Amino acid sequence: MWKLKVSQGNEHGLKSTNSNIGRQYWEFDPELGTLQDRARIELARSHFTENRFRTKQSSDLLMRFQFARENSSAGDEMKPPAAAAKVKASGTEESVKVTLRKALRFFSTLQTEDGFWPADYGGPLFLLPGLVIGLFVTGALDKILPSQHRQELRRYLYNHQNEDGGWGIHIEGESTMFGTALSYVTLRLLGEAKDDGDGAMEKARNWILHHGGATFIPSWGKMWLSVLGIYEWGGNNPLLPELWLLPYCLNPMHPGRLWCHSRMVYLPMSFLYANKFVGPITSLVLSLRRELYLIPYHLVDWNEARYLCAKEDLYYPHPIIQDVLWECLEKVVEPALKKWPFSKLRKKALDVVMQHIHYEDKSTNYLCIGPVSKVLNMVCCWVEDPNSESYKCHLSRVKDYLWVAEDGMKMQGYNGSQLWDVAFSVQAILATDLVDEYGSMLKKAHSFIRNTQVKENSGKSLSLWYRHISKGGWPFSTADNGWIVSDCTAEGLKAALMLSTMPCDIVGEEIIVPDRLHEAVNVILSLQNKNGGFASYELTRSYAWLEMFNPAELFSDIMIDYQYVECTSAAIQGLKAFQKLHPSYKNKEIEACISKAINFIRSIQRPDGSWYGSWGVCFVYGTWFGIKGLVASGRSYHGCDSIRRACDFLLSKQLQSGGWGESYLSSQNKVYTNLEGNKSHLVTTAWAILALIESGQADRDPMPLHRAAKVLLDSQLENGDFPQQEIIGVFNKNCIISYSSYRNIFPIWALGEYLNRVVLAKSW
Ligand code: LAN
Repeated sequence: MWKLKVSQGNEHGLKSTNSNIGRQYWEFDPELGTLQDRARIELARSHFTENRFRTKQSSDLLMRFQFARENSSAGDEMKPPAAAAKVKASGTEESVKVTLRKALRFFSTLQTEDGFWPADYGGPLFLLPGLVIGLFVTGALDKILPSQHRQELRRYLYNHQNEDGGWGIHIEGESTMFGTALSYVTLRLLGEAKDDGDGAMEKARNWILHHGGATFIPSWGKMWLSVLGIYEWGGNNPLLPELWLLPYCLNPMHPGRLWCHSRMVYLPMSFLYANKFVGPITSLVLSLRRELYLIPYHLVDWNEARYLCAKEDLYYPHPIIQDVLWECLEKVVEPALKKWPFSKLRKKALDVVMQHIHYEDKSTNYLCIGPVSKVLNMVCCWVEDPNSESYKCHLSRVKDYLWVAEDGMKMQGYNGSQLWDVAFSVQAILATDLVDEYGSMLKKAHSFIRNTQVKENSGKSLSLWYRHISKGGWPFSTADNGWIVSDCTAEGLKAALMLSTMPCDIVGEEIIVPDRLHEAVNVILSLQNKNGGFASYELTRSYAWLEMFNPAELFSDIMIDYQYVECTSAAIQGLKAFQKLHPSYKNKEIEACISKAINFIRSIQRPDGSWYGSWGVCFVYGTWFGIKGLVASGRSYHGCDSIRRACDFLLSKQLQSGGWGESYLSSQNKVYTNLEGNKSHLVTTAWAILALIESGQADRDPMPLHRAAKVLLDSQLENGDFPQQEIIGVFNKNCIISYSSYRNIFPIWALGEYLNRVVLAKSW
């Protein structure tokens, strides 16, 4: 049976800065579990598969079963809410308390000893193929993914195949060439025969061929297929490593100015491109060349293929100017760079690129900033030297990206969302004010936050590596990942400050010392842009027009680190909370920072009163942050027109049922869209409740809050859990990603606020 392991590891080459705290990965143990345990898992699996076209999201049941086994008080069955057993007078103090106690008790069973809540961070479907191709071409597929793993990976892929035979870029999405061609290839590499899967493979192949064949895959797909040897490098636009040799100063196009994620993906891509690296041409590879194209492989016009992209995949079509640039690079620059004396430059550029790759690998303990660059860096290390220590270190970190649930084994969007979830959980738990139920949750969470703060910058010559300071910041996942984020730092700081005001017997003796809090404040201050806004990991280093050269047809807004309402609002809240408790540290600077940030937030409010949220779905999420930022800075509903408009916006979207339910299509199309059938969503509803309460809705008219709270109360499961619904996280406008703990965190938080600021306040 599969077992989730946390905060441990002794693999060859595994490096850690804090004894692996926060690490989460799955291992297969053939001895584990009784017959009954196994039967229960089988049942959950077949239930998922039977309903896979209706319910695309898994509910993290394997983890829940494991924790229930290990913790007998967890309650057993995952039954839906039984109407009869429901509390009678919902909306009253007692019923809210009963629900909250159950919810907290259940949530506490999911927390690990060292204080975090492990969770599935899956959703995207385009990550796993990269890993499987990367392991295949470096010859480590069978070793790193032995047969049990491969079986679970195949289960996952089949479970998420759409009815038309294709795959989307994420589990809720319609079929795309990117998802379909890559998933098909992955299944073949994982051992499926051409016609396996009761017709599923054939259906997938037909989807590809009916949409023009694999030449229509978008640019990132072209790159992966080239590495595997089933697409020619000549069919890719040139990714020049020489760009890294250009001067940084006064050069808005320098790669060091890109958003760190794009930078870290194009870095290894340029290495593989310049080397025209291709893995071993096996009989399987030759067969794939026959399976994926409408005409024989040797007759494909690769030059033309550079421009092809299926319409299903075209979210961000290239502007003409971009294609003009590619044409120049392809026909003039690249041929010249391959010849003497410029070829010397290429050698130098590749050395520099490789140094950057090693720097990133070491400073993230081989986790890398994300799942795409992780695998690309791993392949580059192997190309440089197949026996290198760095390649081995990379292999030890593959499992950090894999997760097993009842839908199979998936590759996650990050090595987890540990710190982020803990910071929110602390705020949620405190909002309930049910001290008896805290148990040891807060103490453990406190120590996790302390252990996950980044203690040092990543080396001395940060600018050489285009890195911002990180000392004192908090990352999204674990300290070993090491990349700090502005809002993770702010939310981490906020949670740390809240805990610092609690008695030691509740939150533990070991506090986060003021020096560390000061360092966090320094990081936040250092991340403010001139216009007052905060971007994600770094300062905004170049201009938005760079987006014209975004080559990834699937994503938009990826070229620079833009400024976001979420990050800016979190910074305000973190700094305000700090100022209240530590008024003597950098008070003036903090004041100035906050007032600029407020202006920024107001400047990006939309005419309808909402804010566009970039990392959660979507207007409700953004508007929650907009309101929180304004209120934290001392503004109120009556004194601030922005808040009034934001509240009107939220109220105008409340559904008949009392809840809110926003679809990810809002993020894609930038137009507010309800979920299908005007369904309400627990997490959207909770965000709206939190936003409205924050703005003083209870004093104006509590009715919308009562109606909304009822939706949350009614949907609790018998064991205290809440159901998993549509995916509620987003990135790059077009892809969604699961925040699997949100279904617990946000109902608890919203009901906690509802209890204390609406029901018990009774000022209405
Ligand atoms: C994340 C996850 C966390 C997220 C928040 C902290 C929630 C946000 O407020 C700021 C941005 C950030 C840090 C973020 C950025 C983009 C990420 C890293 C991700 C959504 C997780 C996965 C995604 C990454 C780009 C996925 C890899 C795919 C590529 C296109 C490179």
